[in-house]
Amino acid sequence: MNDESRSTKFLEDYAPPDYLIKQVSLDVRLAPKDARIASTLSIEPNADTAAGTPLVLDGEALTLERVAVNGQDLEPGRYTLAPGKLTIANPPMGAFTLDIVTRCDPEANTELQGLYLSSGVYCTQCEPEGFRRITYFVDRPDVLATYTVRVEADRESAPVLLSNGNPVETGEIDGTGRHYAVWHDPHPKPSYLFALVGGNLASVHDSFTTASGREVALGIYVEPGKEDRCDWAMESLKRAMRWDEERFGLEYDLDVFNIVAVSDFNMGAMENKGLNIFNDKLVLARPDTASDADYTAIESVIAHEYFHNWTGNRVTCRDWFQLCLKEGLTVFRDQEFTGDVRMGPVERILTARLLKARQFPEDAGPLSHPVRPASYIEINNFYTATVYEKGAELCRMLQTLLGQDAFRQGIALYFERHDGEAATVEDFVSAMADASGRDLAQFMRWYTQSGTPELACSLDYDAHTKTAKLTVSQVVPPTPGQIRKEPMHIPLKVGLIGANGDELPLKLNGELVQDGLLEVTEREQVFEFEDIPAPPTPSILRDFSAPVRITSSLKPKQIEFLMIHDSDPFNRWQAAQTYATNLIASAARNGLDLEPVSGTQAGRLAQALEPTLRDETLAPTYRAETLKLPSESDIARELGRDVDTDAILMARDTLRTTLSTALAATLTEIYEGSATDGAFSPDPDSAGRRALRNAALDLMSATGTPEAVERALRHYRGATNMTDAIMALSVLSQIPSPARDEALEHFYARWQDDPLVLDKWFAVQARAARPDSVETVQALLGHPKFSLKNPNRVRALIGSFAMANPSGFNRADGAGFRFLADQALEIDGFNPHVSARLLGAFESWKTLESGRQAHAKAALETLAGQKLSTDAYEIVTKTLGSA
Ligand code: B3K
Ligand code: ZN
Repeated sequence: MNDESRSTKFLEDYAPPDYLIKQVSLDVRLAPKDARIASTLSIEPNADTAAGTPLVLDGEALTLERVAVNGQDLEPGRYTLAPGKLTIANPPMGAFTLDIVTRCDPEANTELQGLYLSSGVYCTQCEPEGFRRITYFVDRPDVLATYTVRVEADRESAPVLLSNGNPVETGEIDGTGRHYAVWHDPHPKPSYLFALVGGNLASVHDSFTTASGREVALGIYVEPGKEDRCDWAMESLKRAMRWDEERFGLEYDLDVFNIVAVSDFNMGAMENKGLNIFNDKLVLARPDTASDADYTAIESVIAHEYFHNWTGNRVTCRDWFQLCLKEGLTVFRDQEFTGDVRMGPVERILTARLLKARQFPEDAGPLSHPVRPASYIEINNFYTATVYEKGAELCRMLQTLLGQDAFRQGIALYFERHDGEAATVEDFVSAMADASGRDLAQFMRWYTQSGTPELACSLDYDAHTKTAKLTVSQVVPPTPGQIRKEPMHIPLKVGLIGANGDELPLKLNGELVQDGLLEVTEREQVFEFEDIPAPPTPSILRDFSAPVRITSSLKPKQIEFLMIHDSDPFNRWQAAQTYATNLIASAARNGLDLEPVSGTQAGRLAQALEPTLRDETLAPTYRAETLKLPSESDIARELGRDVDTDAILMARDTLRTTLSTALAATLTEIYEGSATDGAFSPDPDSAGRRALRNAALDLMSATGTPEAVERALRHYRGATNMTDAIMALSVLSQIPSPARDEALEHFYARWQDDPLVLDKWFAVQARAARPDSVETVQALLGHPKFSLKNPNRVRALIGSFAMANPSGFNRADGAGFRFLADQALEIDGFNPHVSARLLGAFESWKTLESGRQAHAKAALETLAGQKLSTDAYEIVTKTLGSA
């Protein structure tokens, strides 16, 4: 670490690069401890660069062997090496060639950025700043070059050699046992999209013919023996390729598209041009090893990385502040894809739930930042829910405001203008404005103002004039560094429902409102709907048309009405969530008074749920979502302060028990009636039926009675696929009993040698809300199969505990906080990316009640006094509010 790495970088300091690199030729000789990289760069000064401007290259963890300009070796005095930088003081004027030879150590690379070994396979991760750990380079996304890469390795240990683009040549190096492959990528790309892989990998192959008739060879490379787990990823890839042609007219542009699955990976996957590298968790699936949730995640991430080929790769980001330009847009595209091919209207529910669970707390806490941040210390810390998920909502709002056709034209114009370039958020929004003729100046605030806007809505009915007046006022709360906010441009979809459940036409100033879409632009705005015969019930923020919080003065009766009559599937689901949230929150707030979650109101909730649960015309997935109560974190967010996670757990469990009893007949019918037989199929309908049945099982088990345990054990024993097995295990793991131990032992015995499945075994125990969960997780750290070095295992055990076990992590004695701080500190010593992510679990500490707050603060302060990576330092100091 050097001083510069802890400095703050500002968007407003952006300056174009002094030098451009047009062509890169790499010769990479792989060896476990000593890889040799020879690079030849065609460099030219940028348009406004003065003669004699030094050339500064980035480099980390490299040993420099040679630098030559136009073929002439440079004497040590002609260049300087400082931490992180190689400077050539006086490069030639005009275009020149730079040769660099460096060495690096893939085996010692525990950060998993740059070139590293994962279970014997060489692979790379370059986004955002990993290429500088492979060779010296102007490692920033606005330097785009074409790459020719020769990879050489020992033939026996690395028979497969891959890089970006199209294959050119392969050959043997006689008498050495080594071989090589040459790849060429004709599309100019930034260094973060570079990739190479070398290893002993098995593969499956297929092909895809694009709309214009180009034949693309598809390959998926996996650990030998896992070939039978690749079908789903391959099908998903082909579906995504077709969908992008149909929906956006975007075709693939190389002869090959390869995916490699590796077992040590810091995140989900990476969109390197023509050579996506994946965490194997998001590739490998077989009915007995992967759950429906895994299948869904694989389909969506395969699509996401593929979609980056246009949004991210063909048009990339000018600088890392623009990250949402590729990530928000690509998440939006993968959500649309999942909605079209799998989830239908349920996609919006899942997306909104994720946004509220992950992005809302981020935006309400010390780490809040705009979708396009104005500053950062470590860019790796900004791959956040705000950039990704809220970024996707911004694209969706644009589509809502412009309409799907104009939005597609805007995308086309964006590519017409910027193909092969590095662009900005302004470029994207200008293309949308120009394609649609809309003024989007105010909309730009969504990219620069942080915080979740709060909309207060109230409806007044005037029987005399037959008008319904909707008053909407908006406030964007203050966030770190941003005290005063300007009003936002918010697409607000609404409906008014008549007493008999009919949708009423919405008329404003004599004109019908299309799709119920209102545009809120002022701090306060009134919409007066005409010709409303009787007092209606308002349905606000339909389809979750904007990432905002709504407060409305709906009475419980009106919410019950919406649960039954709202024609908008999102809001009908939301009504049930709101009702349950209100009950649990009011019980949790009152400490020991459990009346709201056990009395009359809870009974009314059960009654209002029945029609949806029993409506067989509704998709099973939708009914399954209706059965899921708001999470403990949802309730904590609703409370906003003085959070006592034990009180929340108690209130929520009580409501679950009440509903379980009140809905017993319905749940039994669903459970018995939606059993599937025959072979497992991951198709949406079958998955939906499993989801419904499993949601019923989960709620039925809330009573914790011997019958419930017995049922769950039967479910476990009878499971013919991972979806059913893991749900039963999860239910059992919450209830101490011999059945719980039996199932956990059985699962372990069966899957101990299958790392991805074993991760589920660790995760299920880490999530179980029990008084001794800190001790359970602590004990599992010592399990022979646990390793701090494997990110998937760390996330399964420590991550699940910190992010998905609120009562355990926030335990009143502070043991959960201390546990996480200790583990993160140890991991920080060798993989800052993973430790910084884990520390994100502290983001809401200021909403806790004072006792817990004091423990969290003490744990953070202890950390702040330690030697930390730049990544962890930024998270810890900002979380404490001391940055
Ligand atoms: N672009 C990568 C994420 C890289 C994260 C680096 N810390 C995967 C994705 O979002 O598609
Ligand atoms: Zn992405």
